[in-house]
Amino acid sequence: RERMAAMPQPVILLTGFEPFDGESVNPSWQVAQALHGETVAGARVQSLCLPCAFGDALDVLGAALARQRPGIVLALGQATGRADFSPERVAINLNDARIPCNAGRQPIDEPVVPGAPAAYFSTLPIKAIAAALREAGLPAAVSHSAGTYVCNHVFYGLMHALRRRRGVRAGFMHLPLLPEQAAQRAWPTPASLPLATLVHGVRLSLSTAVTTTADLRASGGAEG
Ligand code: PCA
Repeated sequence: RERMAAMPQPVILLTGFEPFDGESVNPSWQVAQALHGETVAGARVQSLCLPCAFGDALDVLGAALARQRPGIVLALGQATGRADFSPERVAINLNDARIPCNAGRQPIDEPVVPGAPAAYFSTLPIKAIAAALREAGLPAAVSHSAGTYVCNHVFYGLMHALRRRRGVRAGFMHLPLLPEQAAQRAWPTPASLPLATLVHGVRLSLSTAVTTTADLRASGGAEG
């Protein structure tokens, strides 16, 4: 009797960042850590903490991509002042740091990858993710800029690394602060969401990414 070869369980690589800019936590790693080992829509979540450092973050990410061979990659980051879950649409080939990264590097107007395209688009269904989050009562909006700091650096490097890997879908999502971070800031206190809400929203985003292969046609645009 023939036996079916067991299909390996697909892997979702979920990354977060270590704290930066004098903070003691980063919601992106708190969330990724909380989801490590979970099965979401049949795929196993493997979480990875990235250093908030130009270059080093991409070295760590590149090693994980080679080792884990994920079918989906979602990189998370903290966006101070944002109130929404923010699936990012576009990564740009630019490092322009307002503050030094955790390794003390502060590139100004340098490419992430010299000679590579100006930008890459997310290959995750960002409209469907934003819609699913809003349907669940969570604040969400597609974002058209991941900035020019380490988050955009990782997003761009991720999309560049995967540019020839057909079938692998990847992207980036910024998250609001945690309440304890917001409470430490001067007035006006920035927006925040509790950890449980962030975890719930990222889990929903991952299941939407697994089950949606063609993105929703819904407006997520904005005027300049
Ligand atoms: N947010 C920063 C870098 C690390 C993080 O969590 C950013 O938006 O670039």
